[in-house]
Amino acid sequence: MAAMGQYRNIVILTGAGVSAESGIDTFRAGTDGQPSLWEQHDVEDVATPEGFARDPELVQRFYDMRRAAIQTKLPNPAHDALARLDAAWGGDLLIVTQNVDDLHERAGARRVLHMHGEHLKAWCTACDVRSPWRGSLADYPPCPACQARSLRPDVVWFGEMPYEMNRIYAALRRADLFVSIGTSGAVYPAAGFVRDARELGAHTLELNLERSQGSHLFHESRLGPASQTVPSWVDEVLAGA
Ligand code: BJW
Repeated sequence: MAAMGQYRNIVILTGAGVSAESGIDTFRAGTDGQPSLWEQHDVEDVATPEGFARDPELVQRFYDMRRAAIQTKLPNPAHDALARLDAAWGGDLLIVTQNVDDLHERAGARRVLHMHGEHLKAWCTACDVRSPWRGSLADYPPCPACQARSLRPDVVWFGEMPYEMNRIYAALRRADLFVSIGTSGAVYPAAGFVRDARELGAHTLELNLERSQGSHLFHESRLGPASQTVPSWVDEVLAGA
């Protein structure tokens, strides 16, 4: 592999694996003997607009529980290392996270894009305003902007368009290094970014606990817990910068 110092524009895709060691459940594979989120819940019930239309209270309670839980968690060394890279890197850098937690930001990262939304925001489907939100949505609180009782979690469910796709593809077009961290490669369009980046000429690197569905698509895969692989990769990049 080429020395990390030769790269200038970096896109980093993160998934649930980057937050696993902070104690936040992944979706598809439980860690340390714990069941994953989708083993405990039917995806169709809690992560689709149809599920929400069928049983809004169930969905609101599911997200209330997770919104409360993430506020008790702390960034881990993988988030810290990415924040360190963000602060030090002079070229373009974009952390495209599929995660709806705020641990990248709490670690200090600034160049973060939440393509699947954020737990700590509520979206009013009446006035289309997104408001910061930390509490419950299950009791139909009024929207801070228009007072309608039409707030839902500001997250992207299956069948909905992920956020800021134009900005993501623009960053992928400029990237000479694409790094995927802790994601199974099971959900599109994020799972397709490695092909896009590669076709556009970027070097592609995967950091994951174990081989993922898309591992064969990367130029290089490094296996291990993100709390170890990410800091050592960041050290390597900054040593070559
Ligand atoms: C560690 C670790 C450690 C663990 N260290 N690593 C057929 C073919 C292709 C596509 C489709 C299809 N049918 C339908 C679709 C589209 C659909 C889709 O992809 N479905 C698949 C199931 C096939 N996608 C959509 O509907 C998306 N929208 C869309 O496509 O719009 C149209 C469009 C067209 C063209 C361009 C653009 C758009 C929307 C997807 C929305 C996903 N939403 C969710 C829920 C968000 C809210 C919530 O949190 O509840 O997002 S689903 C869930 O999966 C969540 C995650 O962000 C996402 C990805 O999961 P992630 O992060 O990869 O987690 P896991 O659990 O899968 O993997 C964890 C990984 O970590 C593993 O690899 C572990 O090894 C690793 N790991 N510990 C390092 N310590």
